[in-house]
Amino acid sequence: MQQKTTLISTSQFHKDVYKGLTDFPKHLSSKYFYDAKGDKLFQEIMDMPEYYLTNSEFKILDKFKDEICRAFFKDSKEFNLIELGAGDGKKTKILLRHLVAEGIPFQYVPIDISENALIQLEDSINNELPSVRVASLQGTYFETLENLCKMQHKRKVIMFLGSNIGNLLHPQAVEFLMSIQKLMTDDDLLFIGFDQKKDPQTILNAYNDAAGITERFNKNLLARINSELDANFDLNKFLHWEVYDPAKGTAKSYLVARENQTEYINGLDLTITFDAWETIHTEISQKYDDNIVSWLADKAGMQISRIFSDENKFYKNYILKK
Ligand code: AVJ
Repeated sequence: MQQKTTLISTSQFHKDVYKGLTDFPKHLSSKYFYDAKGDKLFQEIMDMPEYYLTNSEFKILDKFKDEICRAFFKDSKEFNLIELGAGDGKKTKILLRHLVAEGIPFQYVPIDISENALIQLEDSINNELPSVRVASLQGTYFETLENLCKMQHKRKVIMFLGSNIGNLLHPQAVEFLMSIQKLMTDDDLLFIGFDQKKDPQTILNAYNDAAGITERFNKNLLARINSELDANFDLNKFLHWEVYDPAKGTAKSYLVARENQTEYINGLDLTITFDAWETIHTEISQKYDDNIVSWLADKAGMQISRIFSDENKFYKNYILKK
């Protein structure tokens, strides 16, 4: 997830901020959390005790690595293990290590928008697992995946970990899964993590930590606007506010203006006013159950083939097929 946005064109950031802050109610996209500072804050979030997602998925991969790797290696043919948004690879290395130990032939293909993240990942795999062949590809998920499919007809195992799909509303998630499905053959599979519905308090705590790391992560959107669009938002004049709707399974993050304020954004030549307690919606983190995942998969032309869960049933990894 490092510096994900460095290659998203500046003008897109300009346009999206302009649109989001002139809309009512105001909103900003969570994809803009991840500049260098945001990447570091997200690393800190993954290490927090409240943020159970990372550790739950880690435990699933560790406990079921043998079954997962067997499912990946369906026949005796070599396959491409493609990872969308590879990040630091800490979880992926569990599987890579096991595939190597079992002598399973594969090539690891991490795809990320950040060249820098890919270089670091490739270096660390070359050091720790020198026998893994890494062929990283820089770019956006679908363009890159599409190009890869045109070039190579090897069997594909596509991984999308971390419940990153949770930032999408259901219709967008279906569209996302559909785009992947269209690039899959009947032999290919998608291995994907979905954070589960659970005690609402556990979910709230994960996005509202006592140390205020998530608050800084959320406010990093304003910090970015300050530095990249030459503005002067006072971060203390905003609250980080998290809500979770257990009926919908949707966690939502907001920035809430503590008082009336007017800010001029030089880079956009735009004046923005806030009433006291006006909100900026910044992120959704959707929670799922088997029925919703099955429904999403079905809408996208796929079906669930296997489910792996941690002991608490906090988090699940699914194998989806066409
Ligand atoms: C990286 C999208 C999975 O929504 O749980 C963590 C991002 N936001 N804390 C999530 C996030 C606030 C995270 N994802």
